[in-house]
Amino acid sequence: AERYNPHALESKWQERWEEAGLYRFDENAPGEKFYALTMFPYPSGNLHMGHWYANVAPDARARWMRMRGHNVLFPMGFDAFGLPAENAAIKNNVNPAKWTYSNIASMTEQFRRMGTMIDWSRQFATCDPEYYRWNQWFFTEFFRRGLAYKKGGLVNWCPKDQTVLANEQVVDGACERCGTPVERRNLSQWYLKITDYAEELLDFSETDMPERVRLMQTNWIGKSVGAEIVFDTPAGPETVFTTRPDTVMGATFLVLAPEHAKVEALTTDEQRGAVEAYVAAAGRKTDVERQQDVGEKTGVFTGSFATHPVSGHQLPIWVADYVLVTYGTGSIMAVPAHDERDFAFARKFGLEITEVIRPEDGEPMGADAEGAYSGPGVIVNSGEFDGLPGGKASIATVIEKLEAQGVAKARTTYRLRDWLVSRQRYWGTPIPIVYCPEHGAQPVPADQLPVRLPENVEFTPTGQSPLKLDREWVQTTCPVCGGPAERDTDTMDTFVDSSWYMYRFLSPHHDQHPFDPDKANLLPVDLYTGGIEHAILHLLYSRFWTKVMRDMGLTAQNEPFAWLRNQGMILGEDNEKMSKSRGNVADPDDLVREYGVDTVRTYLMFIAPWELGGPWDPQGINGPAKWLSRVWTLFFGERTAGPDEAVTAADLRYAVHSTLKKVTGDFDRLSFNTIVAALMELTNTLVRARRSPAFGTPEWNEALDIFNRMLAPVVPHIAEEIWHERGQSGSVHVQSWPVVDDAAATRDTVTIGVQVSGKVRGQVSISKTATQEEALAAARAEPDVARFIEGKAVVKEIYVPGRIINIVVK
Ligand code: ANZ
Repeated sequence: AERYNPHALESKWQERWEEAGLYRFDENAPGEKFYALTMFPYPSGNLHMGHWYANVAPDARARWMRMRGHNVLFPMGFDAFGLPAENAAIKNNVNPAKWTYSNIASMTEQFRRMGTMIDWSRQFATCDPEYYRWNQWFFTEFFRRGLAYKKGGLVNWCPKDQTVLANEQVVDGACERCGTPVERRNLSQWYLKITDYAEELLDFSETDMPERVRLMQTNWIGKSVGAEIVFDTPAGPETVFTTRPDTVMGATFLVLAPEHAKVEALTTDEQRGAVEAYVAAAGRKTDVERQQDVGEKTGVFTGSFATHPVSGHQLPIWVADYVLVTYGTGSIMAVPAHDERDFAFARKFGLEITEVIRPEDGEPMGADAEGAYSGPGVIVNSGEFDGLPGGKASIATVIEKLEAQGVAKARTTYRLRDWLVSRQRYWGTPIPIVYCPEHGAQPVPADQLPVRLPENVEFTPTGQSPLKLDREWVQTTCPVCGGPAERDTDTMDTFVDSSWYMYRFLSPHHDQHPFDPDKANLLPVDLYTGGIEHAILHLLYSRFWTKVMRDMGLTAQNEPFAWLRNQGMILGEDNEKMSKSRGNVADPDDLVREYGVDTVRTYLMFIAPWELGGPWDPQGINGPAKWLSRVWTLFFGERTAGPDEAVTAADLRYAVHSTLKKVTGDFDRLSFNTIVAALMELTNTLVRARRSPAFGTPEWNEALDIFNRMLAPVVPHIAEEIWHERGQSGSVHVQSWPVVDDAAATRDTVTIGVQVSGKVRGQVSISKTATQEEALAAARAEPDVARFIEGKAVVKEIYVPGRIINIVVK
């Protein structure tokens, strides 16, 4: 027989599958639907190892689900708008659309080489006008519902990318994409009202996400339960937000954020110079720098005082940048005895510190205290509140009393801010709003969508929206009065595109709605896989989008994804992230050329537990390569030797069915590396069985058939070749997954020692349920035992089930 030659057979099968439309999803096909989706890539121009790792195992699992009888939808597309297209276009002087579509073409080719069951007939790119039309439609619908609004205020600005960023795109004070420290600018921008859904987004009961993803989202939403308390100031009442209303009597000063609206009015003439200098300096710092607890607290006195709502004491009002304008009300009551930041501030500026929570049996806080006390205790120095337990237990009581006096209100705040979606860049979805001098901001009517992105635009970033420069495009008419009006010239954050793309795959060319409502039964996505880097941004946004779609009546789902799992990362050999600059990149195309697709697929499933990832080992691929050669020989090699191996038909069935059982369970829980290991181990048994009397028996044929089917999801090409070479018609990929014979899959035999007159002489393998008679008969028949009984009289036989047999002779 020929040697295993993956290249010829792989391209042959890929062509035939394509011709036969083997992977085209048909919603009318039998079987319960299963929607499996892997996060779509950005069309950077090359599918790298990370893409392969992210896609191969989910493909195997989708194939397995199909063999299990499910009608599996497994689509793919491209997340095609965004800065890299523009940056590359600027660098290489090509149009971003051209650059993007040519990358999509080459990446689709690379994807096809991977031999997945992706239904390419459903492919789309988010930069297709027929796709982004629906981004625009959604935007206008959000606008009508008050969920899209324009607002002036401080925003994050990336000076390198020359655009604003959403809070979620600022990581440690730097642009999530390029790492440049983010500045703050006062600009009027579009927001989507994700905060309306803050509470609901904390509920994960209908979406199975890894613990750490839920935690990251929960922290990002940042729910805080507390109260708002009102203090009178010379500039009017000022409300502060506190999670510790039980410490209200310990408030000894107020602090406003430098950008707080009342700063100017509260600043006395004497303090004006100092306050203005401080505010200007704070404006040059990033949020992160400000919040960092390292370094000295800074601040400045406004010269004014607030009146404590209960005691009537006069509290100095300070300005300090550790108070953020974007959180709570942008001002705080400082309780230095019990808040670390306030304590440091009070110490530095010599402000009063009043203890109001004392630990049970504790000493009063002295003037030499080294820090704030934030533990439990009893309320002291607080008049009518004295004696109450501090902390959670009394918060409600204190709020109630303050509420009765009209100076406080229970209040829950969230760290989550509305989603800033406008961008001053070219390569994105134009915001479908026109401005009429008469009628203000008006949404573009649905029948005029899409508002197409103009093609010949000077898009070198200047900090201004490039679309502004295309005057012809900008000039339009008002949908209300028909008079002259101007288009909004910003584009949408590309996370809008990915917030609902999973719906588009149901009916990628439907032109009446974002997706065909008749296809809603394919929702939700049953298994969504992708990188952990999307734990907050993409997943939170798409959960939000689905809830809005539900409220619009577009879907009955509360969640887009029933089940989410994250793959780990394949690192370079050096355990660092693979990157060209580090020179540690392993290129999947090179490996495919050398070893074939199936070997690369196997290796990527075998290399590490899929959810963990690990370093690339260039030698490691030899194992899978050798394995597939052995598989080939097993089926097609000449049988030159044997029988000289002792594999019984029962051994064979046990090996096959126990493997099948394991592989089935491992597919179920996405344990891909152990699947490959089990298949390799089974191969060893089969190779031995081929040289044993079991060869050629019905059990042998069953074993090969089951093995062939088990190979199909992992190594689809060689499995298909085997299927056909064994003389079967159809494709192995539409066969059913074999059924475990549970009786065969468990070995119900035990091996126990046999003694003759107290000396161990041999051992027997007997059924766990064997009777005493059967066990003893088996023991006597064992040659090593028989020798010692021969010619003697058996006086006594002892059988301890599962443990030992003793035959006493004389
Ligand atoms: C008085 C107090 C006493 C506070 C105490 C804490 C401990 P979380 O839990 O993160 O919601 N705070 C409120 N608004 C702020 C802002 N804009 N910038 C900085 N800090 C702000 O934090 C809520 C607490 O953080 C609030 O409760 C407030 O300080 C402070 F023993 O009020 B607290």
